Amino acid sequence: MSNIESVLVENRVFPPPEAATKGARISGMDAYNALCDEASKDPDGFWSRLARENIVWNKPFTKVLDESNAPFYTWFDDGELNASANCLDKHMGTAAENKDAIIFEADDGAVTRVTYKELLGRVSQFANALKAQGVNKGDRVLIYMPMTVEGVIAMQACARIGATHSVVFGGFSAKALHERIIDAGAVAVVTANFQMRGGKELPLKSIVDEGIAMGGCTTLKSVIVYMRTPTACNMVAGRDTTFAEVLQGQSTDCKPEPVGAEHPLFILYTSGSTGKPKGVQHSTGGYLLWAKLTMDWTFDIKPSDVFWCTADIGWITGHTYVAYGPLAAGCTQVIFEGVPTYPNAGRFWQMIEKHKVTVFYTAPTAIRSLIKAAETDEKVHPKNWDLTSLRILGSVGEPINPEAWMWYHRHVGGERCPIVDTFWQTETGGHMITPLPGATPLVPGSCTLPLPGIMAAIVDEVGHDIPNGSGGMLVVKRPWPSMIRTIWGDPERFKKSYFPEEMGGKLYLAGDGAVRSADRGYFRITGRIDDVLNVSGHRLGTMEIESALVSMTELVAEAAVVGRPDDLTGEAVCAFVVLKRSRPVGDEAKQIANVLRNWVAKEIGPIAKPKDIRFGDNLPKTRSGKIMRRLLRSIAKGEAITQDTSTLENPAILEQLAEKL
Ligand code: 6R9
Repeated sequence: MSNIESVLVENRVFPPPEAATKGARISGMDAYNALCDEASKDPDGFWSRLARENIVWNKPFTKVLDESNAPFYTWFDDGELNASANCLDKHMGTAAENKDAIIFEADDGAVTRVTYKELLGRVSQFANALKAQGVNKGDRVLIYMPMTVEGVIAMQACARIGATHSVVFGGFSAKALHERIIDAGAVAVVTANFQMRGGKELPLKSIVDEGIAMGGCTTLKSVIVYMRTPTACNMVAGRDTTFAEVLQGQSTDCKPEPVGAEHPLFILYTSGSTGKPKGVQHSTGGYLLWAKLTMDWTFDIKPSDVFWCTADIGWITGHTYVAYGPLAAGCTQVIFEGVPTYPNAGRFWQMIEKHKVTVFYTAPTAIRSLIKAAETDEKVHPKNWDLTSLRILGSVGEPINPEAWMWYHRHVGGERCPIVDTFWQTETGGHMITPLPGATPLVPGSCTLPLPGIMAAIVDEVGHDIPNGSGGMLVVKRPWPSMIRTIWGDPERFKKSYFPEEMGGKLYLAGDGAVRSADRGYFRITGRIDDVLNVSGHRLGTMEIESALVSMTELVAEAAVVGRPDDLTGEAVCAFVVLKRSRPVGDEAKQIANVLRNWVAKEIGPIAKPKDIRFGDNLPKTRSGKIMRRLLRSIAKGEAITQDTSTLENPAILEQLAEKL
């Protein structure tokens, strides 16, 4: 039975345990419904109340939502604030001042603690250093850093001076970096010499050098390098300086620069359905409000909590639930540099015990790989550690299959912790559809109900509502504060991608299919409806991988990429390739497949490497030359072809393509 089918028959329900409802911010479904009512009866009143209660404003706003230039909505437009002040300065003189903001555990297990007060000093000092490097309010700074305290400091320091950061995940290639420096018009790059992962020292700075050497980075003035390890790296005179050098002599006081609520806090690139990644632009006010509020609502966060989100700061989850949310909420958080399987697959459980983590937030792909590890090696099973500090578990990035949900619930949560399966996207800024730990009865595999104020619905191609029980497209009918503001430099693409005319131009189209259950109206996400794949919770565009493959012009004539279900990674990349030479077989085919995999890793990053590669003399095409992707998806799954193939030019190639290497 496939994951999807097993979700369809899911009928287990787990009401919230009393320990979770007692004292919860949103306790019980009546409290949830009351907030939803408030939001629908008086949206402006609802959002302005929350924005006043949760954000420290330098200048209070008088406007709430402005729809006059839809879909370019603005929120709290005439208000002024500073995001870093809302994460750090706000806690000075309170009980949080001297408590740990961050417990950092390095790859090798070394632990460093940073209090809120110390973090404020370090962020301020780096903010002053950025200014001294010529970074001004409104400039873009590209951050290419490992999971370290310094990564968060770099982000917060940008926010502090009103510079817009764009974090690029440390696994992306020089070419990806190059494209982003140019697209964002970055004036500075903040990076590290190396990153430590799984006991290995992996280069970052040399990739930055390679990216810049590709040329055209005309806006770039300086590169600031955090020396993560003692190993030297190439430094370009006049352009590159180390953290130690730029911090030298800088004061640990830096007044936070108030910015307008709509000022772009960051740009984060994500895959879309064309080859070019989209620079998703977020605001300061609306974004921060939702980061703080979802910490309170979804995780019911308390000052005494030790929160641990395992996401890298290179992804949106690491922005909202590492760099901003936990700090705005004033809890202690764990930041982990390494990988879940080093030195062994018990690392997460060991760290939860060691740091007494109370709220743990990770991805289904990590859970599935740790289940597999625990099944083959008893010694890394979570039962070997004391996980009783945990009170809430979270899941993010892709649908969680009920089997993994049950294991997480039983073996990690001790059947005591609610699991919040949080559906959201880079574009939404924070959680959209998720259970509330003290209110929502849980159904494994379902992200349940939208948060108060989020008007999620399921519609057909023209935007008409679809009844519960039938599948359709997930949309959000009304704007919300943390929504994407535009695609950096491409407002037309923003409109076309997210507010399609065919649906009336007013509905936010998420790009996911979904269905609501007939009984409870619970949402279940069925997967992307566009050409975006979700591999281990990472978004990859099929077109992006196709263009990487065909850019190997001397070898590749044509390529088509589809996804297929994978037990471990959710989806896997499957590439069908036509070479410029004759179709290879046997060992030679394997060898060429490896060349292609490495090429994709170099062009995009190792996460985009195709798992399966199949060679053909051609691709299945209609007479009008369209590649029949539906057929390729069936072949990738290993299904028998039942579709009509009469319109195919050359049906014999289906057999070729079905041949595994
Ligand atoms: C936060 C994040 C967004 C895409 C999204 C959807 C999938 C995320 C999910 C989920 C089912 C969940 N997705 N959370 N699907 N259940 N709880 O992952 O952002 O990297 O932009 O990916 O991930 O397909 O559209 P992002």
